[in-house]
Amino acid sequence: MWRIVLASLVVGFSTLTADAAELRGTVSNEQGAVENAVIYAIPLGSPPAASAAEAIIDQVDKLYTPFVSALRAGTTVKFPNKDNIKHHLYSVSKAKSFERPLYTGQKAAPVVFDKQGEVTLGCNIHDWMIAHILVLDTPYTKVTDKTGQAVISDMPAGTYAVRVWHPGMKGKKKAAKNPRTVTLAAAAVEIDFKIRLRPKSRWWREKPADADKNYADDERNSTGN
Ligand SMILES: [Cu+2]
Repeated sequence: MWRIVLASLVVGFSTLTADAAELRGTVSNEQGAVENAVIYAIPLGSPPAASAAEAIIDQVDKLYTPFVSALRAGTTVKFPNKDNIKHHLYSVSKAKSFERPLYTGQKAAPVVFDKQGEVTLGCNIHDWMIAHILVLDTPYTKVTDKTGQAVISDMPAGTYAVRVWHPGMKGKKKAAKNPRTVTLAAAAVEIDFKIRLRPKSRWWREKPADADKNYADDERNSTGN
């Protein structure tokens, strides 16, 4: 038994040193670090193996979370509602148009994001509830944190076209046409992107201060069943 454990450790270690590379990205604009940007890498050689990915976009305190998701095309997404009121999820985006009317808990059927592109989620009841999804044909994606950083790990060594995206980014088409080429070996590679953002009102909405008071007791919208 010990021999088996040891053997698998050795295999794991050699895989790590031979193949696993890491891309560390930073995104900023003139004000500083940019959160909620997507850094994504597409291998220039053989396409990454297909995988049946799953993801979750929660509804908590009348907000979608995460605010930005990067998904591989074909990913199945569940939309659990963790609030004690109903939400009415919808998208009219070209890449995925759908609706999950007034539901609570786990009642909404999952959605498969099969086409590449941008999808914006809304809620028919709470106008400020929005979320952005970027659907891509690669598993090598990461959303930047508050410090503007995103680390994509476990990438096979090789050459990649690396791009940045943000729901409010200026010059999206230009950015899509001009990837940075990065060759990854065993060591981590760092990459910085400078972007410009449109006014926040174009891609983000403030949750009203009275949101909890004014919506929680609405009978039409309460969890009556
Ligand atoms: Cu809602």
